[in-house]
Amino acid sequence: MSASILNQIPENRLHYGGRWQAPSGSGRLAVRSPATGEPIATIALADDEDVARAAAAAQTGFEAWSALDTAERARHMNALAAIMRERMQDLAELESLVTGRAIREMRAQMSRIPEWLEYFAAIAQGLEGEANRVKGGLVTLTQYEPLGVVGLLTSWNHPALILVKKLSVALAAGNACLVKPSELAPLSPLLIAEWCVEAGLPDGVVNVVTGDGRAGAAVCAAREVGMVDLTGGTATGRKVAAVAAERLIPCTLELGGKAPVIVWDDVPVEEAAAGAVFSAFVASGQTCVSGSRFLVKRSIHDAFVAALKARADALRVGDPADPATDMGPVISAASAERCFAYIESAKADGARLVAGGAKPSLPAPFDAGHFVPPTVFADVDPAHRLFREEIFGPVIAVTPFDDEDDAIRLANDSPFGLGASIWTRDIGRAHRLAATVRAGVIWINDHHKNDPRSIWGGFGESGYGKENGWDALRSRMRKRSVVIRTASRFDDWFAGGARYG
Ligand code: TXE
Repeated sequence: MSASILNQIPENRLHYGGRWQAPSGSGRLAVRSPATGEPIATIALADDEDVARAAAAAQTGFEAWSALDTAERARHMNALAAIMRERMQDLAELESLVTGRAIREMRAQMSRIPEWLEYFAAIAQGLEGEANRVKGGLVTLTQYEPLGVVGLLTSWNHPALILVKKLSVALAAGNACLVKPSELAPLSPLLIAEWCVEAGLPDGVVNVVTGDGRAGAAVCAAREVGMVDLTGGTATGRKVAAVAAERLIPCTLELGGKAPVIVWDDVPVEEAAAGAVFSAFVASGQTCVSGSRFLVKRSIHDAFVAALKARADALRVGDPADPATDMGPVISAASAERCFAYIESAKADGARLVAGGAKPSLPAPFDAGHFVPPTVFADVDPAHRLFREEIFGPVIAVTPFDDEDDAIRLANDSPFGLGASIWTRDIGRAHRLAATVRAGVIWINDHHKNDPRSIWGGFGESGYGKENGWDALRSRMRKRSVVIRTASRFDDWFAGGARYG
């Protein structure tokens, strides 16, 4: 990494009102490399006073930003996209360092993120209201307007991607943003706030306060915040939704998942296994749509498990900065411990360990990292914890099924409903399953693929609200109607005016 990128992020500073700001208190937190445990930087833990100041700055930013025409806003957003595209290698290295995700993945991901800014900058210019002539000599106009300051609470698994997705739509809608990134991965959000200033966005349009859940709660409570957009765990989602309900402000929640992957016997086994490892082990299994419950037609079950084992065993686990590495560590010691606890519970429940299971032995300094190998269990029963609970790591379950009803029953045996994939060559079956599996994002013969146009969001305990597409843009705005009398004469009701209905 060009050393300069870390130097561009001063330690223990928040970023609001268009500049780096000293925190009011002395709370600090170390950001550590998940691959080695070594400290990378320290950040400030924002307190209520810091969040109040940042929210006030965001309100000022909103007044400037919302006064601009959509075309002017688009120019600034495109300038930000250009900065990101130019610096994407550095950004990918920073993301890899902080999250432990393999550099190959982060390069691929960073190359896509400017598209979200460009897409939303473009479609916001095509957002048109309506005008209708209605009875009574009236014309009704519908008009969109921004919500104000939007609170963005983001997670650590894709720190830049998730932030840019949320920023793009909020900014295109004319809102200002008050961002609280995950305390585990706050560096790229701070840097992006500085790049927003460089791109010419008015001061206060994008503001970042670092800290833990308390700072996130203060963002939700801030008077200026008119909507909250969270990516995080289901427990956090419930708390945020409760505050939003109390304040009567909208919120959108992108929460956990336990994605089923249905594999039919008409798909070549090698293709199904390649799709399976991709769905399960990208990001070390730490995405909300990671394939985690593999439901496999009994007739190919054994061949599929053998092919999956071969591919899982062949993945190169180690230094995330090495372009040859397939999989890095998980985010934290607590996360690794949780994965190993699930491995033990699966063994105790009687599931059959097929691949992985033990901490990989790696040379220093990676021996101190939070590595969990790609781990596959077969003979997993729907009653096992491994089948039911979100692990958020590279530990997956394989369960056989006999027919379509069986596959659907197993797939829907979960409180979550975010991602799912269906692997079959039979187009009728693919559509039948897609219509019946309870998930907000369904892939057929693929997984993970994402685009600014494809709406994204879950059902049930995976949350509600959408990212991407027109649905997301409209939901970050409010719409109202303006009713205009065009009739030349006011219909005087109390003087016997016309009765309707
Ligand atoms: O998320 P948290 P974490 C899931 C996954 C993971 C679990 C916990 O299961 O193991 O969530 O991950 C802020 N009011 N996902 O700890 O705690 C918090 O500081 C307001 C799924 O990272 O939910 C952070 O900025 N904000 C997910 C953000 O909310 C609060 C991706 C998310 O933190 C808050 C990551 C509060 N009371 C984890 N408490 C996905 N959908 O992909 C915390 N925060």
